[in-house]
Amino acid sequence: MFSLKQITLYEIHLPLIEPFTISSGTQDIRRITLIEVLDNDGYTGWGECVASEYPNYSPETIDTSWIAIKQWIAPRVLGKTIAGPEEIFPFLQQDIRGHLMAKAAVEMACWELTAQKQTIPLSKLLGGTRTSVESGISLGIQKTPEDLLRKVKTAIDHGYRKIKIKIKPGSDIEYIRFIREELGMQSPLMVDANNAYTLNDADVFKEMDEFGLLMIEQPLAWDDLVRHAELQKQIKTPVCLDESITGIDRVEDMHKLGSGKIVNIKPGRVGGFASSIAIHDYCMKHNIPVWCGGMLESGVGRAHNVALASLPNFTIPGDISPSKRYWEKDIVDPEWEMNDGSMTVPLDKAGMGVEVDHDRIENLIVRKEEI
Ligand code: OSB
Ligand code: MG
Repeated sequence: MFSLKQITLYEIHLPLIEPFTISSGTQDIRRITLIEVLDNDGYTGWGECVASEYPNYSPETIDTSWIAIKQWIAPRVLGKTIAGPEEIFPFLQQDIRGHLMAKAAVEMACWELTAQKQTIPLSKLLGGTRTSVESGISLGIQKTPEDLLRKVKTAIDHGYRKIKIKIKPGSDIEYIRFIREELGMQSPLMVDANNAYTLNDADVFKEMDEFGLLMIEQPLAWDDLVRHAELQKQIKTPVCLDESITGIDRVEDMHKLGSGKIVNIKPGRVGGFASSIAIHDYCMKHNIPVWCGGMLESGVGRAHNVALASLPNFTIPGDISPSKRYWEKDIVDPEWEMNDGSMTVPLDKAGMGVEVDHDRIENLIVRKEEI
C-alpha cells in the first residue's frame, strides 16, 4: 500500500553513439523523460517515459506525455491510497483515453517504488523466473548493403543472439539477400518495417520467405490488424506485431484474426507492467512467443525492460542491448553490460538493480518539474 506525495519529471538529452534510422525518420540525440515518484513513507521509484521527440512511432511525443502526466495523470494518482501498482492502470483507463506511454511511465515507477518498499528485486515482483535475458540488436537503415554487412558482422562478433534489420521500400530485399549471401543462412536475422508497406507490397514479403527470417515486424500500418491477417495468410515467415499491439484486447484480436504469430511487448506502448503481464500470460496460454522491444531507453528504462523480459514466455531475445551500444556514458551505475550475448537480471538488490547517477542527471537536465 502506498500514497504518492510527489512526482518529478526530468528531461535530459543524450546523444546516441550513432544516428538511428527507421522507415519514418532518424534520431541522433535522444530526448529522454525520466520520472521519480515519492510516497508518504519516503520511498522513491524511478521510471522512464519512452515517447519519442516526433510522433513517427506512435501519436505520443515527449511533449504530449509531459502534459498528460502533469495535467491529467498526476492529479488522478497523487494523494490516493493505492493498494498495489496493479491498480493504477485500470484506474487511469476509466476516464483517460490513450496516452499509454505517459500512463506507463507513472505506473512503472510505482512498481519500482513497491519493489523498493518490499526490498525485493523488480523482476521478482513482476513474476520473473530468469536469471539472465538474451540480447538482440536493432540495426537502423544503412546507406548501402555493404555498410549493413559490416554492422551485422560486428554484432555477430559481439555475441548478439538476434539481429534485427530495419527496412523500407528500396532498402529491403537487396540488403537481406546480400547479408544471406555473404553470411549464410545461420545467423538469427529478422526485419522491422515500422509500417512502411501496404498490402500492395505483398510480393516483397513473399520473396522474403526464401531468406529464413525469424519474423517480419510490423510491415503494415501502425494501427492495423485486418490487413496484417491478409498478409500473414500469404506468407510463411511469421509476422510479429509491435505498433498495432496497444493492449491485451489487440492481442486477442490478433490471435482471432491471424494477424501475426509473435508479439513484441514494449511496456511503454501498452500502458505499463500490468498490461504487459496480462499480454504475456495470454500469449503463454496460447503458445504465442513474446519478446521485449526497445525504444532507445536510458539505463532506467532498460532496467525495467530487463526485469520484464525475465518472465517465462519471453523466449525470443529482446531488443535489449548493453549501454555502450547507445551511449558514451549511461545514467545508471553499473551500466548495462552484455556477457555471452546475455544480460544478467539483477537479483541481489531491491528494485531495478541499478543506481541512478544523480550528479550526471543534474548536468544533463534541460527541464524539470515537480508535481
Ligand atoms: O520499432 O522497435 C522499433 C526504436 C525506436 C522506435 C521504434 C523501434 C525502435 C527500435 C530500437 O527498434 C530498439 C532498441 O531500443 O534497441
Ligand atoms: Mg518495431
